[in-house]
Amino acid sequence: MVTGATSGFGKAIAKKYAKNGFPVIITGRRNERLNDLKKYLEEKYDAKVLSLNFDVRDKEAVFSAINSLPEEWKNITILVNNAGLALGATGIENGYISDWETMIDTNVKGTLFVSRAVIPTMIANKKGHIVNMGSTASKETYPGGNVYCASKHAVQAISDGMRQDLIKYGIKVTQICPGMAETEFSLVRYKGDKDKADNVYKGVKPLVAEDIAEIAFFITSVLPEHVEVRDIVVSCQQQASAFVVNRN
Ligand code: NDP
Ligand code: 8X3
Repeated sequence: MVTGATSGFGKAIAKKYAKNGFPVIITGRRNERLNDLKKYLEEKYDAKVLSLNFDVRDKEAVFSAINSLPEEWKNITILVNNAGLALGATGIENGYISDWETMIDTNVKGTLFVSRAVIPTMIANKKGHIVNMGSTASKETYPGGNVYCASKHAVQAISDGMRQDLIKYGIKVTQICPGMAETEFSLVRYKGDKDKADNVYKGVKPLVAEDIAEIAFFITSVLPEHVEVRDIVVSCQQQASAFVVNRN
């Protein structure tokens, strides 16, 4: 099950698993995109796909969707908590409180709600792997990153806490922390301003969604059962930190 499969990392992750014969549950708010992706995966890979249309911020919707999964879809073995966003890059003194709330509700509370709904099945099966999409923003802060970075620092703490709590059930927990990757992320962050979004990737060959899909798949489905990648930080070669970017 991958949340936020209508775009970017989530969409590429859904494709990677479907291509490799996994049944996939795709989720997101934009239902038309979910339907298009479901059709594409079924036609291209002959994949089994279930789409669930909910907002990860909506606690009732999350539990209702996951608790009412058809029997053959209930046993989720891999959960990728990917849905998330940054909104704005303004200093804390001018920050929009509604943007802060959206980021915290989506990145932090959304990850918690979906995990809490899925974990009981993993416990019952004594098997499971939760992959939380952190960021290099889980590790460092930068001017204007304030609340987004705080939300991803929280994803890191939640991932570590989950791993400690769930170890006794044989459940693995991984945080993936990508640096700059060209998806719809910056367009969302800059609220549709394409020039600002394009500027983020100027002079670099950034990560692309497929890079993250390769990593998620390798960690969950290629490595031997006893191996657990706790945390992985990945950037394009031209980025060494939020501040050190070797642009052409
Ligand atoms: P995109 O904007 O391309 O994709 C974001 C996905 O999240 C969409 O499918 C969107 O679906 C979903 N989403 C957002 N809000 C909600 C919500 N409230 N409920 C359900 N789904 C939601 O960005 P990315 O693919 O780049 O981002 C994916 C994750 O990776 C995020 O957590 C982001 O913070 C993280 N990340 C991104 C990096 C980058 O540089 N691109 C680097 C490091 C981490 P919909 O709108 O249809 O609901
Ligand atoms: C996305 C990477 O550098 O915009 O999480 O915080 S960054």
